[in-house]
Amino acid sequence: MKSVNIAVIGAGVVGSAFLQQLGSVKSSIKYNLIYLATSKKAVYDKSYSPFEIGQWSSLLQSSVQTPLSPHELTEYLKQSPIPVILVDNTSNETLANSYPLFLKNGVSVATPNKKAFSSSLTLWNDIFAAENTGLCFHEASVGAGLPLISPLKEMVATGDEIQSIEGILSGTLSYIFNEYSTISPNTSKFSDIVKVAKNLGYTEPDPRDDLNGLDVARKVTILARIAGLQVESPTSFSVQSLIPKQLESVESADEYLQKLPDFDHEMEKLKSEAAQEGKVLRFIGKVDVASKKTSVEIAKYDASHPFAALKGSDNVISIKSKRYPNPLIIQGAGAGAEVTAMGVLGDVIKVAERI
Ligand code: NHO
Repeated sequence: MKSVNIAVIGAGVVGSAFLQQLGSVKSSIKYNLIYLATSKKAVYDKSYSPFEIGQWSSLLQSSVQTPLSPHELTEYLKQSPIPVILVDNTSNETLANSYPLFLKNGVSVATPNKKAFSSSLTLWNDIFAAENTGLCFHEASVGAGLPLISPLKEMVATGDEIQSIEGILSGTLSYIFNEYSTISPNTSKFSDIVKVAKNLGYTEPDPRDDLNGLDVARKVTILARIAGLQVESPTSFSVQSLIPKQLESVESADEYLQKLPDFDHEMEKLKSEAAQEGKVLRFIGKVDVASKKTSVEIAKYDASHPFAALKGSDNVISIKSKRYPNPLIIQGAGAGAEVTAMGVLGDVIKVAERI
């Protein structure tokens, strides 16, 4: 039976769901967990002996070992007697910047960490450099476990020409707009819905980190690069922030939420204009390949459009190409630990089959 070694960094929301799924994976390959780290602790041994995946939490708790630096980790993993996959379940920038180092040294990477693929174009080019001997898969960096990155890459590789990509790419903002701007008009206030989303745990601890549009801009950057555009960074194109200017710099999330009702009229105006045209508002990311334009903005959609009927915190993406003049629509849960971990584990299996 083929075996691969697995090194996991990050055991938070996604990391713990990943480890749980890894413990009961159905695959013809054996996965040996040989390294596990959080920001403070690590578990590993010099002889690469695998440890019991089900015991990860108590092993970590009782460990006195500290995490290896990216350089130390590369040295450790490249000596692995069998192929090795590094799973980065953090949102750490230093780790993301180290992917070229791992990949050059034959260490493959599977990750939901958007930072590596949406920062500078140089980093993207270094990660996918032809001379790298490790493989890098990142399905869960957009749309959690939804099959987006892999089919998009296959369309491009097999000669399809992507014309445009348009989607609702944030689970949090999907929920907020699906509740706020409905096909049958409602009287909900934007600020109330943001508060409900926060109480349900859908937003980041400070909802401004969702409402500033940067998370969507990162996802747009990734999709645009796969479609062939040389997008420099997620701040190199127009991104509409949903945070009123006056509230951008208020100190705390609580103060922001307390003052947000003062600005409800701004969003209300857009919502009623849309309703008068029989449309709803949605917060979308857009890639137009011909004009080389990417954007993140509020847009209006007819009640009959697939984006108007979206439920809960689902994501939806519409890809128009030479082969799919009637767009290919991919829709479903785009946020949450289980589906994100599924995307990461799916990548691990794909990489393991290839190395
Ligand atoms: P946590 O819960 O903060 O866990 C991070 C872990 O990494 C912790 O164990 C921490 O100790 C460890 N860590 C941090 N820095 C480290 C370092 N330097 N060395 C070692 N360990 C370190 O984060 P999450 O939520 O588990 O997220 C992990 C990654 O998955 C992030 O890159 C995140 O962007 C990505 N991700 C998460 C989600 C999600 O649902 N939580 C999603 C996608 C990707 O589908 C999700 C989504 O897009 C939600 C989004 N907000 C939306 O659409 O609305």
